[in-house]
Amino acid sequence: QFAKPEDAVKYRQGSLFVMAQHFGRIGAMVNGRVPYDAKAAADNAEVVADMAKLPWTGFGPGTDKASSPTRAKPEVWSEQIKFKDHADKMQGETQKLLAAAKTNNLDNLKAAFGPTANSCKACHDAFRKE
Ligand code: ASC
Repeated sequence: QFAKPEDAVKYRQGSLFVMAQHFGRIGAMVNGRVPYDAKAAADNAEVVADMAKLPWTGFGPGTDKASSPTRAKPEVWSEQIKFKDHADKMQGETQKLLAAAKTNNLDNLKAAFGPTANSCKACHDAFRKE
């Protein structure tokens, strides 16, 4: 899929970056920093759920040897089952977030937001430096 390991790093960082931008827009509504807009929330949740599927191939064999800056810990490659558990959990939460967003109900969105954020954080705590 990738011509060189550095492309894989760019790909996984790019997809996670886009996901974070759109998740942040939902967070702004959940936290009352911007007005709730059901359509915008659902559109953002679609992007989050789509992006959530992408980063993982970018952590493939050999990509730990890329010369690009990365905060991925060696455990991503040495504890692959645990890493996949976190990745699967996060994808599941983003699907729940999308379903909640599509109900057009802010309380449902709020209820799904925390568990999704926690699934991001759990993986970062275990597999990301700093
Ligand atoms: C975000 C973002 C993350 C997660 C995490 C949740 O918006 O960029 O990495 O939420 O901070 O705790």
